[in-house]
Amino acid sequence: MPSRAASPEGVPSQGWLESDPEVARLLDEELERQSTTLQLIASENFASPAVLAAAGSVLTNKYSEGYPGRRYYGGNRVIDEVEDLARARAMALFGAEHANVQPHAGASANLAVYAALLEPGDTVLAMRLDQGGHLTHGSPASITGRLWRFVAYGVTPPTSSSASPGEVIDFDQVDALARAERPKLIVAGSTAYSRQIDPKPFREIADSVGAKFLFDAAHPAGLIAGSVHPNPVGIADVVTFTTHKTLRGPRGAAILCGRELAKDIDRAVFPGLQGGPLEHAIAAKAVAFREAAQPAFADYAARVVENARAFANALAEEGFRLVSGGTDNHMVLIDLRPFDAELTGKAAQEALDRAGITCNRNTIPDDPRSPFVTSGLRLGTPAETTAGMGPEQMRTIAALIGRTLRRREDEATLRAVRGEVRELCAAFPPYGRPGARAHLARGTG
Ligand code: DSN
Repeated sequence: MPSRAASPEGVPSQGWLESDPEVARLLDEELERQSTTLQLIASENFASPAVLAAAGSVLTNKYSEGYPGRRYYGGNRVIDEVEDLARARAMALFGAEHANVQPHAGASANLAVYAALLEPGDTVLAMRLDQGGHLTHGSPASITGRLWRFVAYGVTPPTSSSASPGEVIDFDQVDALARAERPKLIVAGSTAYSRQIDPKPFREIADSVGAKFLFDAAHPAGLIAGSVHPNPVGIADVVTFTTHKTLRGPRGAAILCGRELAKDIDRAVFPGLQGGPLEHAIAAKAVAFREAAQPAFADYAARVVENARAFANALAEEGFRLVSGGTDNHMVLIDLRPFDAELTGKAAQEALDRAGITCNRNTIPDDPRSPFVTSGLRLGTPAETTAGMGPEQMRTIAALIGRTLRRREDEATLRAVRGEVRELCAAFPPYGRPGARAHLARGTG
């Protein structure tokens, strides 16, 4: 029988797995890993027990191709209510006229927008992958880069001025490329960019060349919902976002747009790209949208950014170079080379993993190393802020990272750091102490 010792109250599905001890054991082990190591991947979070309950519900049994009121199979009375609730909550949260909550992931949400707004071969202007953009912003490794003609903008070069350190979106370049290439669509949004993205200059440039404007809010969605970052809804023609990053919901995505594009977007998602929607995930999205509408969530979003700033300052003191000189969102991108010219992102990630610090290697702008090796690390605060950590813990973690990477060949150092990480995590358990009521009744009031 699997051990239930690690299962806190409020993580309901795990107790039902007695029939499959192998999977039950793996879930217990993953809960243990998440609870005893530091989760610093900028795109991850700890979903609430209510989100987990909806995601693990009987809604997974139902087929519901189509949309509320227009389904291809019978038996969708309840499902229609679930999806309508999720759509209404998403629209209310972001102030949008229309929401499609069916995309399984951010990648399929972006693909659906391209399919709705473009013909194959059309030109799109988006951020280059190695400057902070996402695979679905036209990387040659993604189907998006094969179906459409992407032209890429990047960030300005770094400077030696601390007041204006550079490595921010180069709007002169966006403007010049838009005029030269006449794209049909301009995409804003990134996966490794630590600054706030203002949608207005993109809108102005898009208007000046008659392009549509997509804002990919996969990363900052929770910061937007918490009113810490500007809301692109009503400025961009379409906004895509994932529900599991700063928004702290289940794995998945959604698309927001005005009424005039609603039919095209819906048709592109289903039947264009997807079959049956994942209604259990949609119910969990509805729960997350409600949680994100509570005043406590705005407080959470503000703390995510405050923690990222404290973390960035402390990492700079350890000798790492902050790409763009700092952060105003939930992530810090560091250049490892000034700390240690020999240290790659890959080696750093692996050493930190052994010390119980989970993060990901990342290219930095104009990185001389490959995306598999990299010269940078991306570190994020959404998950550990959910667990209750604050600036003091961020400074402790930065010191642990510096110590680990300075003495990465020394097993005794890695073991000592691992012990300190375990103690720190024990003081901030993401799902409460085993047997105790999960302290994450957050945002349910
Ligand atoms: N994998 C996501 C991230 O970590 O940013 C993007 O798809």
